[in-house]
Amino acid sequence: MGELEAEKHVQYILSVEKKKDDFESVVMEHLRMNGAYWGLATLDILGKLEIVDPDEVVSWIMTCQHECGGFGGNIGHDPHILYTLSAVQILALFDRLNVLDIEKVSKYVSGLQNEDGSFSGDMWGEVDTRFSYIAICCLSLLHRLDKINVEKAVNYIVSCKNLDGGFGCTPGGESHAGQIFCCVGALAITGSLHHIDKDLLGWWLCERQVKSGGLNGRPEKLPDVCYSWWVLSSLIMIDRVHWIDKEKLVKFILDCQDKEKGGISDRPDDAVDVFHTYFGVAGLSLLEYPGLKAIDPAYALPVDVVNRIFFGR
Ligand code: GRG
Ligand code: ZN
Repeated sequence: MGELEAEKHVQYILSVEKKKDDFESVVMEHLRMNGAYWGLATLDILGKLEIVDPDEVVSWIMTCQHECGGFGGNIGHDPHILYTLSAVQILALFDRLNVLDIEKVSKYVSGLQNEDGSFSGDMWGEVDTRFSYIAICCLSLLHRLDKINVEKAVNYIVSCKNLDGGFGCTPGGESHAGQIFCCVGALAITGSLHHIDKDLLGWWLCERQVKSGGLNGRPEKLPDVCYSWWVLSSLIMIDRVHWIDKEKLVKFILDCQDKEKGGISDRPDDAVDVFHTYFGVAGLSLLEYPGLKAIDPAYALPVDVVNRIFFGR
């Protein structure tokens, strides 16, 4: 089996940050805040975050904040809860949450909760369990979960549970591994995992592993490296990770590396991108691949960062 080309991946992440006019950068332009989180979290898991100048990143992040408290995906872009979580996560990586006006940010996030407990992504109102997770994760990192109605938020998530044990984006929506991560993560953070039938959901999740060792996001779909995160983190949170073949999954992820230029793709021989590079490396961390920082499956941040936030060390 090949090895993780850690140094090449570091170089790849740095090169994406520098190049501003190739295809990937154009696609990334409007979700640059998410891209920055994927890239910087990857560097941290690889133990290389110190290559980056925190002041430069922090001042760019703060320029993306709006008067309402929410963050845009880039300077001048509209605020959205998706980018607000990424901004908070990046500041957490650099131990710079103190630059935030915590009340302002948490007011923006809590203001997106609806009467039925669900969350909208921004002022336009689209509702999705992704936004429930983001709100809960974000407010928990800011120690402000008391700003929302947690009981209603949990009840809404539970109303998105399906007979197969999985979760969808709204009540009745098809189970999808990405949505399952969001719902399980939100239930884990709020201490509500008792709402999950762990054996039933664990069975659905471990059935996502296909012959090549990779994981897909739904029955009959192709495997994809990012599900190494969505599925594996969920299995860990419900204590069923031993139900998949870890070694085969490690091999699948390593087979998706560009061994020359660095970066990881969704499946072998496809083009690499920062998103899959992050989820590949994060997946390997969950699989306890040697030399990587441990990552917390619910907060999607390195365990040392989460400990610093909740235990002050
Ligand atoms: C902090 C890790 C972290 C996440 C923030 C945005 C978010 C919260 C979670 C997204 C969860 C989600 C829905 C992930 C799925 C992404 C994905 C690969 C979607 C593709 O879906 P399809 O149906 O692809 O196009 P398949 O694989 O089913 O063919
Ligand atoms: Zn993917």
